[in-house]
Amino acid sequence: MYENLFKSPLHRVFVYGTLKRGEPNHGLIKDAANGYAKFLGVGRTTVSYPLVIATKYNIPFLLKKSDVGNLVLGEIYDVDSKMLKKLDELEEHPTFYERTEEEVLLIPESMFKSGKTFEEAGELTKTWIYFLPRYRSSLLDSPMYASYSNNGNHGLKYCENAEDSSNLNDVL
Ligand code: PCA
Repeated sequence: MYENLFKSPLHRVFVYGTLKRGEPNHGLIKDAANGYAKFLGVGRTTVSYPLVIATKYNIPFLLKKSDVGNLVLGEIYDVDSKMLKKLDELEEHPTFYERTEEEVLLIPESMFKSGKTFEEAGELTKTWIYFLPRYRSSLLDSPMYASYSNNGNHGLKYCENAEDSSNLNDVL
């Protein structure tokens, strides 16, 4: 195991959507056959972005437009190159989502649960985030969330098998 970690550098990723624990694509990160992943804690962006749910498949997107929307909550993982490749395949990076490196605040889950704020206890760290870089401007009229949950009271249930960008003309 450690030997493999030497060979494969780790990549830090902030996930805000279906890849989070309890969300529909989390199984991908949990599956050791896809590579290595270690949960580090709860993350929050340092810049506001629009987190919207769009398309007929109810897919969550972080739109690449800073200072609009909310400081967005997510989960931070260190993953190996094999796992990063799997995530890139799911998100169709760089043709659909595009990951870019951003500074986010990281807080251990125990502290988050005990009510510590990111201002008090957050540490800055650089992570990859999957953004939608090009989108219809009408998406900016959608409700914007601070945190995604497939079971949220928005009622917009994610449709599995959705992430085939060839038929997602309603966002692009
Ligand atoms: N999966 C990625 C991007 C949006 C999504 O559903 C994530 O959870 O961060």
